[in-house]
Amino acid sequence: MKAFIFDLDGVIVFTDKFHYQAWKKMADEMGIYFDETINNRLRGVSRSESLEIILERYEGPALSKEKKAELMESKNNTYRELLASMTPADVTEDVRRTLAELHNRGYKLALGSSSKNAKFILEKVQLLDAFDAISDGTNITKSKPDPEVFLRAAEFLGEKPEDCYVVEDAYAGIDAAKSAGMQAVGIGIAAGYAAADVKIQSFGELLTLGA
Ligand code: B16
Ligand code: MG
Repeated sequence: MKAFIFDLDGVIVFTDKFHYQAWKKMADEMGIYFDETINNRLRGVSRSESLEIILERYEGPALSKEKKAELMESKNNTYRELLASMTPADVTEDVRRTLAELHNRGYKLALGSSSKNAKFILEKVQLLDAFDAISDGTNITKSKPDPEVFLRAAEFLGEKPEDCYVVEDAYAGIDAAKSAGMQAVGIGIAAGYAAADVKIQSFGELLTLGA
């Protein structure tokens, strides 16, 4: 194996709580029921697909494309206000040390995130330099479970899919990694997903893979 491709939200940083708060604000304003269980279905999926999942509980009159765009913009504004409070302390020492050590061992490292805010987040936590390539929501047309984001990451690194590990917390991300022909490593919720090739409990365990 030559490279590691990392999901961002739920793997490197825990912005899922901010996504939840921002969507919850929008849902409350619209009178739509929304809870943490529904929020788990939003992991790894795009902003527009997330909105559609939340709207499954909406019972009002049909919403135009423009109104949906407005809702997404408003959610993203709230989300970015919450992200603004992030600092380097929002990345654990375990994550920082493990990334640096994998790099020292000669592995290439890429980000493979569905988020259009990925670079903003990496800047806030000062991790932009830790990656050799970044594939995110700004360079894809289809979101996970489609393999596009990871295939682009491998391409940016100049590596073959079969030489890449993908580290993911979302079921949709594990499915995307498998469709890309990569080795899927499940962490967090995805450590309980049968489709993951490898399951880890802590980020540092990656060092046993990249020995
Ligand atoms: P944005 P990841 C994903 O990030 C999040 O898990 C998902 O909840 C979010 O809807 C998606 O990014 C899009 O994010 O609204 O910032 O473009 O897990 O793929 O790093
Ligand atoms: Mg994730």
